[in-house]
Amino acid sequence: MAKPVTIPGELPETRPAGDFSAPAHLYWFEAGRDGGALYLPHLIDDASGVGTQVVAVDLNGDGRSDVVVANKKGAFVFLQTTN
Ligand SMILES: [Ca+2]
Repeated sequence: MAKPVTIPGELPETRPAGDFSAPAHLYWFEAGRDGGALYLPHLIDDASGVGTQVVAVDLNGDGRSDVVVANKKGAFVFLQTTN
């Protein structure tokens, strides 16, 4: 049986089904431990969303994972930077 996880901080409300007027947030979650599983959210983008297709891969060969998403809004590439 899966154990419950803790997500610290406040995440925006999820969008009601069919409501595409609300911001489409995209997060990555940093895994950790605090007596149990802990996932710390990091906002990547507040306009693209994730849709049904998402891939984390190093696109530019710099050794850091980048994120590619495709959904009804289009295709988006997020290159990880050092900042
Ligand atoms: Ca990269």
